[in-house]
Amino acid sequence: MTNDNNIQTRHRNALDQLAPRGQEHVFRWWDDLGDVDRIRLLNDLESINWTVLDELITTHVVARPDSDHTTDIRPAPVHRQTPDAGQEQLYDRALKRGRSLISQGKVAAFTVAGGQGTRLGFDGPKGMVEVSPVGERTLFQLFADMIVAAGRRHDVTLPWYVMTSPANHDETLNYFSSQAFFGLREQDVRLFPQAMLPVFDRSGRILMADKHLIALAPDGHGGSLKALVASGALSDMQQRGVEVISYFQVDNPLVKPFDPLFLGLHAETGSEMSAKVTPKAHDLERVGNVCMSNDRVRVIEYSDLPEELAHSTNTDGSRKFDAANLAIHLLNVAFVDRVIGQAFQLPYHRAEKVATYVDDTGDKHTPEKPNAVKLETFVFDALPLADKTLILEVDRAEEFAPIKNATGDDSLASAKDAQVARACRWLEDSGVHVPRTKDGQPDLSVVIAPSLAMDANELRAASDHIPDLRSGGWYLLE
Ligand code: UD2
Repeated sequence: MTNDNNIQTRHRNALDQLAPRGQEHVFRWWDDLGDVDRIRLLNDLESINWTVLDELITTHVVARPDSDHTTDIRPAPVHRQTPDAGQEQLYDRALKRGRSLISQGKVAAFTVAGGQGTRLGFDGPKGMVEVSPVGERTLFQLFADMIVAAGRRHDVTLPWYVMTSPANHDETLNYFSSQAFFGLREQDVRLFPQAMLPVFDRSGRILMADKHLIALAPDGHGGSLKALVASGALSDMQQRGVEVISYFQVDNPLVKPFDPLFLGLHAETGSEMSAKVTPKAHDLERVGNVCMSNDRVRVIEYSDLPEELAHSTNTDGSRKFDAANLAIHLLNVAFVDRVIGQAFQLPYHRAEKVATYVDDTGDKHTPEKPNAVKLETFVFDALPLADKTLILEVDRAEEFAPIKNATGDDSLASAKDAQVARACRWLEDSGVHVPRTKDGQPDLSVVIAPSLAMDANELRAASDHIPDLRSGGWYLLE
């Protein structure tokens, strides 16, 4: 068959699928397009799984899905970082088990970096944001430093998996290559893109991003579980003998990807998928709430937790629902394999967003108000599928400083401050004098590289290597 015939056949087949669904407008400019653009359009259209989308358009795009009917919502039991009475032996065993899992190469780091980062206003993959207060290290560089350092400490090769999206994959891969994989071996770093879904207008019509492009968006971080399987990353883990996936988002420079206590408690309690939480900043903080519902652990987004529950208190006056989801999880490789193998489908969530589109006359628009409906799945919706879940409550200041906004809370500036503040606490904990201003703020900029220490205990052991710290100084301690 000639190329021409082939394109025509594909066009006819696509039209057969699209016309009954009222989506044939995607071919409005077909006659004006050259072969390259026609093939691109056909490739995108052929990637659409209509079996799933037909129903979703009715239930989640044209209509809003029924609001969350989660019932029997209760606080979830959490483990704290220091053992309660009677838990000392469990914690001792857990620490040993966690260290042993790492040193036996049974843990892999997994970063989800496929999001669009629209709120941040940074034009490029979020992992390329320079996040270190000193030393200009990017988020990706920082995570690589942690993986290298943990590997050295435990005398083992620790693999790193990074989920991108088709929109940022090439740029991310080029960046990793240009940085020589940050000192990791190329074969121990695996980047793979997640799947995309069409973006619709509110009537359920696919939006056109250009005359030859349908609007597409990543299918949510829940898509990571399918992408692990589809990309071959899960098989790669199985071949390496990896048993536990340490999952974290690209936006948090304080994350500890190889935390022996978390890993050990997860294993000792026989958990399949675990979560780190922290007390909420206030009752209505815009984070997911890790809760119990009908004996299963679930994350209920702030918008779905009934306000009377968000404000409810225990008899001692403390907040009842006080477990903010940090989006730091452990998932057993066997769990991912099992749930994906069972033709599992995470629930879809609807989000209204701004999307640039081409109208029926060919003019391009970027509206100010949301005009588009995107569909996403969330990784935390896999929690109720786990037979057992360990929830570890950690100190926010030690482990969570996400970069989401251009300014203010959860911004690059606040994440840099959080890194300096943590470094200063560790230094003072090691008996090092830290210059502070009258109001108690650090009067210097200091970074503790993972090569020197990954927690306060490690820094204590290395404190002989720390120079005198002076007011107004800039220090990269490595
Ligand atoms: C998420 C959680 C929230 C809380 C918070 C902690 C959701 C819906 N909410 O809020 O409960 O835990 O994080 O920081 O998750 N990503 C992909 N592919 C996608 C979409 C996202 O890889 O298709 C990645 C993205 O690159 C980022 C992470 O997932 O690393 C979080 O995405 P987000 O910024 O959309 O989530 P957010 O901040 O609304």
